[in-house]
Amino acid sequence: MRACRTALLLALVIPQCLRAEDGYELWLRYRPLEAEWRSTYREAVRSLVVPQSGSPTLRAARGELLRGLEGLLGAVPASAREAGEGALLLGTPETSARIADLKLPLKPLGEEGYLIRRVDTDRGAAIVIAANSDIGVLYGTFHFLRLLQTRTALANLDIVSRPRIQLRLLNHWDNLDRSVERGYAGQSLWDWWRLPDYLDPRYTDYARANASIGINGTVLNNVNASADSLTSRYIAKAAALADVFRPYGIRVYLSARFSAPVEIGGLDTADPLEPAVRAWWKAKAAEIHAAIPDFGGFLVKANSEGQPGPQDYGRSHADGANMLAEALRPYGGAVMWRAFVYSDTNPEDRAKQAYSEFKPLDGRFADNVILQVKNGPIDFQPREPFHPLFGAMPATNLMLELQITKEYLGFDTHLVYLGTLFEEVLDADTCAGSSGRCGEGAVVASVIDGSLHGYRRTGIAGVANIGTDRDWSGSIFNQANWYAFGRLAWNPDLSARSIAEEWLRMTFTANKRFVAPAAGMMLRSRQAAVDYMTPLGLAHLMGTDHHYGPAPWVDHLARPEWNPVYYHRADREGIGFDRTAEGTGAVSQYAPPLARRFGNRNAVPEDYLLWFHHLPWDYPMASGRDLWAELVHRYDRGVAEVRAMAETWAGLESFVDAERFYKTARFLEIQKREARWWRDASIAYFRAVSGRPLPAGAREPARPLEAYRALQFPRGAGN
Ligand code: BDP
Repeated sequence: MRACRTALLLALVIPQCLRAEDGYELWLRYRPLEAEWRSTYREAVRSLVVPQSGSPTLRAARGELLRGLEGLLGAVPASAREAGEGALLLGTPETSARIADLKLPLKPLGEEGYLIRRVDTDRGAAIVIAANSDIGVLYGTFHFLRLLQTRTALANLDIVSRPRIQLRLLNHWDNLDRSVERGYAGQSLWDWWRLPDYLDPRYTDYARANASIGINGTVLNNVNASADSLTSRYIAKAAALADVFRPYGIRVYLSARFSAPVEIGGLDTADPLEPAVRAWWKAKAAEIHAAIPDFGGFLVKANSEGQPGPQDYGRSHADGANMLAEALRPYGGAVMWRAFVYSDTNPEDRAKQAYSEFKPLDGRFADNVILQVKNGPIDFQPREPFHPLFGAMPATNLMLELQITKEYLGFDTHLVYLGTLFEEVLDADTCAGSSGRCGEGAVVASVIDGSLHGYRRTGIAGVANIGTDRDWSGSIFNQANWYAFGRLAWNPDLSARSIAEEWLRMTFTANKRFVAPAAGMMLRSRQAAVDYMTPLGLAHLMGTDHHYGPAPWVDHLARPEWNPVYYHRADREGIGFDRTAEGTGAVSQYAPPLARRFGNRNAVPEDYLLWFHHLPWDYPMASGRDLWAELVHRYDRGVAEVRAMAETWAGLESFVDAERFYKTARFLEIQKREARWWRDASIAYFRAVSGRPLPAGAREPARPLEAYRALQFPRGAGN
C-alpha cells in the first residue's frame, strides 16, 4: 500500500509517496538515503574487504553490511582482497592479515568492543572496523550502519566502544503454552511445539535486532517457571534456539523452578543442602551444557509470590543460590537470583522486605551468583525511588532489572518512552561511595557496572516487550523502549534524548522537522503517565490482577499489601505512606544523607513526596497550591500532555507512512481516553475520601465514582 500526499519540498509542491510499513523491520529499515548522502557514502565505501573463510559471526556481519548498504545506498560495494582507496575493512588481527598489519590499539576493547576508524593504507584512505573477536566486529558493523542511517559524516571517524556491563539480557516472561505474562504484543515468539525441527526465520531477525543494540543474552521462559523447561524435551528445543542465536553473540539462559527436583526429578525434597538434590542439579547442568555448550545460566524467582524456594526447607536465599552456582561453576554459568521477594505472611512494609531479607546476606553468595534487583523497592511502578539495595551490597554482585513491557505504564497502547525512566534510575545517586557523601558519582550505574564495589560479575536485565505481533512490541513507539534498554545496557551514560533521536531517525526519518517534535513528545511522555496515573509519589493504584486502569478504592483483598488503599493511605485528614522514622522507617535503608533528605518533608523531591510521607490535604506545596489542589493539577497536567501529544502526532502525518501513522494516531486516542479515565476516577475517589470540594476551576469527573468502581475487565491483556 502506498500513501500519497502532497508535501512542500524545496518550495515545490510535489507528491510524496511513502510505502506502508508494518514495523517488522524495527530500526533496521535500511531505506534509501537522500541522494547527497548516497553519493558521499558510496565514495567512502567502494569495496569491502572481509576475511574469506569467516566464522558464522563474521558471515552475519558481512551479510548485514551488504543488506544495509544495498538498502541505504542502492548499491553493493565490490568485494576486494586488498584495501584500496574507499575500502571498508572488517575483521580481527587473527582473521585478517591486513588488520594485523595496521597494529591498531585493540587491547582496551576487551572481548566485545570494537573500533571504527579512518586509516591510511599504501593504496589510499580506508575505513576499518576491527575488534579482538568476531562478535566485536559484528557490533562494530551495526554501529557503522547506524552512522549511515543517522547521516553522520565519516571524515574523521575514530570510534572506540566497549560495553560497560557484562550481561545485557532480555528476560522473557514467556510460558510454554506461548502465552506471555504481562505481554501485550501477541504470543510468545518461541514456537515450542514446532521446535526444534522448525526454526522460524523470525528467530534470526530477533537475534539481529538484539545484536544491533548489544544485547548478549536471553532468558527464554517466565520467572514463574514451569519445571518442564528443564526436561530433556525442552532442553533440545532451547538448544535449537541457542544455535540460531549463537552467531549473534546471544546466549540462552533458563528460568529454573526451585522445586524441579521434586516435580521432574522424582525426589521427595528440593532442600538445597540435601546431597541428592545437589547431585540432581549438577547432573541437570551437565545435561544442559551438553546440549548448549555456551549456556548462560539460571534465573530464579524463589520464595516470592507463591514460588517455591529454599525457605520452604528452612534454608536461606544464599543456600539456594549457592547450590545452583556450584552446579553451573564447571561451565562458567551464572545464577541470577531475584531480590523481588515479599512474603504474604510478613507484616513489614512491603517496600522494606527485600532489603531486610538480603542485606544480612551480603558477602554470603558465591561469586557466580548475581542478585537481580528491580529498579524500585515495590514493583516497576510509573515512578519509584531507586531500590535501597543498590549501594548497600558491596560484597555481593548486584544487577538491575528493568521492565520494558509496560505492565504499569499503559500496556501496548500508551505512548510512554521509558528511556527517561531508565536514565533516572541509572543516574540516581546512592550516596554510598567511600566518602559517604552525595554527588561523588556513586550512582546506580556505577553499582551495576561494577566500578563502585569492584564486582566481578555485572549485569542488567529488561523484561521483554516482544511477541508475535508484526511490529514485535505491540506498538511502533514501544520498539523504542527495547532499543533504549539495549543502548543503555551497553553504555549507561548515554542520554535518553540522544537515544530517542537516534531511534526516530532510524525508524522514521532524519528530517529535523519530524525528529524534534517527535523526540519532545517521547521525552515528556513518561512524566505525563506518572501525572495521570500516580502523581507525587503515589504508587500501585491499578486494577487487581490485570493491572488495567485505576482502582485506588480496592480494599477487600486478603493481604494488606495487595490492596491499593495500603499504598495511598488516604483518609479524611491526608494522604501518603509514612516511611519516615515515625512511620515504617523505610528511609533508614538508604545511605544517611539520603535517609535525611527523603525523611524530611521539606527536602524530599516532590516526585517522591507521598512515597515517603503522609501529609494533610492542605499541606502547602512549592507551587503555592495545597496538596489536594496540586494533586488535581498534576492529574490535569498529565491529561493535557497526552492531548498535546496527539496533536503533535497529527501534525507529523506527512513524514510517516499511512500504516504506522494510523496505528500511532489511534493508540494516542486510546491513551487520551484512558488518561482521562485515570484522572477522573482517581479524583472522584480522593474527593470522596477527603470530603473536599474540587479545587476552583477543576473539571468535574465525567462519571460518578460508582460508575468507575463498577467497571470489570475479565480476560484482561497479559494477565
Ligand atoms: C509483577 C507482575 C507479575 C510478576 C512479578 C515478578 O505483576 O506478573 O510475576 O512482578 O516480577 O509486577 O515476579
